[in-house]
Amino acid sequence: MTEPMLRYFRDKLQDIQSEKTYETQCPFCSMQCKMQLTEQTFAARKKYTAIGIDNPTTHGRLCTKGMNAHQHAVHSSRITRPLLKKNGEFVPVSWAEALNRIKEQINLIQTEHGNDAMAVYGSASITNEEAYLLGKFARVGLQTKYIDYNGRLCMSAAATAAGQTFGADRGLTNPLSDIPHTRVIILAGTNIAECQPTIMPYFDKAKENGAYIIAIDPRETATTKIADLHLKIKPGTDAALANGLVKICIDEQLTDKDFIRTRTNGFNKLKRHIDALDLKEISEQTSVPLEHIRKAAVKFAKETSGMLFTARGIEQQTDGTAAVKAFLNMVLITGKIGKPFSGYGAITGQGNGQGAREHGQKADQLPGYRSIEIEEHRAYIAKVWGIHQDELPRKGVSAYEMIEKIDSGDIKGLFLMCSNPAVSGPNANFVKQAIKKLRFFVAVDLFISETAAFADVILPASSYLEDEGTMTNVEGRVTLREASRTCPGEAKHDWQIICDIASALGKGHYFPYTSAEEIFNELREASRGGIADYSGITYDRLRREGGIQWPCPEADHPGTGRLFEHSFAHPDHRAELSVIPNEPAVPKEKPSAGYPLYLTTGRVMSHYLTGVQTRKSSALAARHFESFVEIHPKTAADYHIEDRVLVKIESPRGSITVRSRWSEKVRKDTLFVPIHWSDTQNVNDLIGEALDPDCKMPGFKMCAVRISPI
Ligand SMILES: Nc1nc2c(c(=O)[nH]1)N[C@H]1C(S)=C(S)[C@@H](COP(=O)(O)OP(=O)(O)OC[C@H]3O[C@@H](n4cnc5c(=O)[nH]c(N)nc54)[C@H](O)[C@@H]3O)O[C@H]1N2
Ligand SMILES: Nc1nc2c(c(=O)[nH]1)N[C@H]1C(S)=C(S)[C@@H](COP(=O)(O)OP(=O)(O)OC[C@H]3O[C@@H](n4cnc5c(=O)[nH]c(N)nc54)[C@H](O)[C@@H]3O)O[C@H]1N2
Ligand code: SF4
Ligand SMILES: [Mo]
Repeated sequence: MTEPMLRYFRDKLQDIQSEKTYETQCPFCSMQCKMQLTEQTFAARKKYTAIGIDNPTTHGRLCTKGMNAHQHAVHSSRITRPLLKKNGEFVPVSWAEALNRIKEQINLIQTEHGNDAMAVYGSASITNEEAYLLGKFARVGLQTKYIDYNGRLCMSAAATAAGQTFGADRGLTNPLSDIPHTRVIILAGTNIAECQPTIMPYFDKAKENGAYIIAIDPRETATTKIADLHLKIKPGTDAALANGLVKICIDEQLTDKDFIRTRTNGFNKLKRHIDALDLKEISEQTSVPLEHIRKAAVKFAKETSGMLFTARGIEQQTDGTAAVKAFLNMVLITGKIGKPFSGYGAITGQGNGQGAREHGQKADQLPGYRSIEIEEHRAYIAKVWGIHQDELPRKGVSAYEMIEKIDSGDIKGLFLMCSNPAVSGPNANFVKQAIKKLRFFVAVDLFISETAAFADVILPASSYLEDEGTMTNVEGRVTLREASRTCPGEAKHDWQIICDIASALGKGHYFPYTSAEEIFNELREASRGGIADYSGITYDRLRREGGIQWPCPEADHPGTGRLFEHSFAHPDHRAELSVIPNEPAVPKEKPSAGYPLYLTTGRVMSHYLTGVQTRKSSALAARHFESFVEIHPKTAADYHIEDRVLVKIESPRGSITVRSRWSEKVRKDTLFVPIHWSDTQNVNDLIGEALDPDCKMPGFKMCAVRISPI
C-alpha cells in the first residue's frame, strides 16, 4: 500500500467512534448462511459490512441478498412501538394499552362466538422455538383449532408426497455433501441458481466430476444453464412427464428389481397403470420430444448413483402432491435412494421452511411431526403441556381455507405473525376483501406490510440481527442463530410477544419462558420419539458442532445425514409407489380464446417473497425496482407488445400492469411474472383459488391470461 493510501485509511479509522460485530444467519432462504455483520459508527453515519462465516452447509458463502440483508433490518421504517388503529390511523401506544385491547377483543369474540372464532396464521421465517410456541399458543392459549401458516403455500405438496411415500418428510434425504459425487441429477421445477445461490458449488463440483444434469422448466434460467439436457416443458404437465420417465424404465427393463422387491409396495399396480399409458401422448401433452424423455430416463436409470430434486415449479400446482409422487416413483423403481450419493430433495424455500413444518403450526399437526388426530400423540403432547388431552382442539383447515372462513364469517379474529397473505395468497383481491371483514386483526411484523395495513393492532417484532433461536436448514440441519443486537425501540421477539398475550389472557403459567433456549428445551421433550426428534440436540452442542441433522434422539447421537438407508419410516419399513394419472381428476385452468396464454410465476435473485424486506434495501431494489413480464418476442409480436413498455395482463380474477421484457428463454405459449411486488403489480391478483385436494396447495404456477399494450 502506498503512503497516501495508508494515511487515508488511518484517517478513516480515526473517524470511527465505535465498532460492533454481530454473529447471525441470513434471514432469507433455506441455506441459512452464517454471517458476521460489522457495524461501524462514524460521526455522521453508520457503515455495515457482512461477511460469511464457515459452517457445515455453506462454508462461509453469502449471496447478494445476504450481504445486503441488514439494509432492511436497520431501515428507518421499522416499527418500534405497538401501533393501534384509531379513526383509521395508526397511533403509537404502550405495550400495556396494546395488550389490553388484544385481551378485551379476543375475550369478546370468543365469548360471543366460541373459541374457534379466533384464528392464527404463522410463518416459516420464524425460529423453531417461535413456530413451536405459536402452535402451543393456538391450542392452549386461545384453544382454537384454527392455525395454519405460510408454509402451506410453499412446502406442503412435497411434504405430503414424502410423508405418503416414505413415511417421513425431511426436504433432503441426503446431506448436501453427497451431491458432488453423484453421477446424474434431475432438477424438476427448481431454480437453485437464483433461489439458493450458495448451494451451487455442490452442483458445480458434481458437474466437474462428470455428473449428467437434466433440468425441467418452461424457461431457460440461470439453473438450466448448468444442465446437459433441458426439458422445456409445458406448464403444469410434470406428472405426465414423470410417468413417461417411469414407463421407459419399465418398458426397457431398466428398473432395480431387488430394490423394488425388498423395499417398496405397489409395483404391480403401478406397472398395470403405466403399461396402459402412451408415450406419444405424453410427449404431446408435455411438449417434450420423446427422444429427450427417453434420454433423461435412460441416463437416470443406468448410472450407478443419482439424485432428483423438486421445488415449487412442480409442487405449486393443483396436482402438486401427485406430481411429486410421480417423480418419487422414478427414484424408487431405479433404487436411487437410501444409498450414498443417491436420494431425493425437495429444495426448502424459507429460512426455517423445514423446522417450521415440524412442530405444530400446521392445521393437523403437533410437535415432532405428530398428528393432532392420533390419540397417542395427543396424549403425549397434552402431558408435555400440562393440560388434559380432551382440552386439545382437533384439526383445523389450511391457510387459504382459513381466509375463506374469514370471508364467510366463521372466523372473526386473526392473529398473524410474520406473513403477508394479502400479497402472497392466491386470488389476492379476495384475500384482501376477506381480511377487511375481520372484526379484530392483530399483525406482528417488522414493517407496516400490505396486510398489516388492514390490522387493528400491529406489534413490532425483532429481526434476525436481534432474535436468537434455532432454524432447520435445507439439509435438515438444525442450526443456532446467534443474535445479540438490541431490539430497536420497544420491539420484542416473536416468542416474547406470544408469552405476553398468553399472559394477558390469563394463560401465562403455560408460557413462563425467559429465553429462547428454555423454549427449545421444552420443544426437545415435545419432539422426543416423534419423526422429527430433536431431543438429543442442545444449544451447547449446536455451538460446538455448528449444526446437527435430525433425527437426533440422544445427547451423544451424531445426527442423521442420510435417511432410509435400511428402512423407510412406514410401519412396514417400505416405501409406497403411487398410481398417478397424466391428467388430474380436477382439471387445471387451460388457455382459452379469451385468455390464450399460460402464466407462470416465480422469483428473481435480488428480491425475497412479497418484497416487504428486500424492496427496502437500496442495494437489492436497485437491481430490480419494478416487476416485469418475460415474453417471447414472437408472442410479443402476435399481441403487439413492444420491448420494455408497460402492459396489462388479465385473468378472470383481476389485472396487473408490468413492464414487458422480450426473451427467447421463455416458451412461446407462456408468460413469466415474478412475485415480489404488490398493488397494481401483484401477480396474485391473477392466480386462481383452486387448491390441491391432497395438501391444499394453491396452483401458483399456472393460470390462463391475456396480455395487451397500454
Ligand atoms: N431470490 C430468492 N430466493 C428465494 C426466494 C425468493 O423469493 N427470492 N424464496 C424462497 C422460497 S420461500 C422458496 S419456496 C424458494 C422457491 O424456489 P424455486 O421453486 O426454485 O423458485 P420459483 O422461481 O418459484 O420456481 C422455480 C422454477 O419453476 C419453474 N416453473 C414454473 N412452472 C413450472 C412447471 O409447470 N413445471 C416445471 N417443471 N417448472 C415450472 C419456473 O420457471 C422457475 O424457474 O426459493 C427461496 N429462495
Ligand atoms: N404467485 C405466487 N405466489 C406465491 C408464491 C409463488 O411462487 N407464486 N410462493 C409462495 C411461497 S413459496 C411462499 S413461502 C409465500 C410467502 O409469503 P409471505 O409469508 O407472505 O412472505 P414474506 O414476504 O416473507 O412475508 C413475511 C412478512 O413478515 C415480516 N417479517 C420478516 N421477519 C419477521 C420476523 O422475524 N418476525 C415477524 N413477526 N415478522 C417478520 C416481513 O416484513 C413480511 O411482512 O408466498 C407464496 N406465494
Ligand atoms: S439468501 Fe439464501 S443463499 Fe443468499 S445469503 Fe441468504 S441464506 Fe444464503
Ligand atoms: Mo416458499
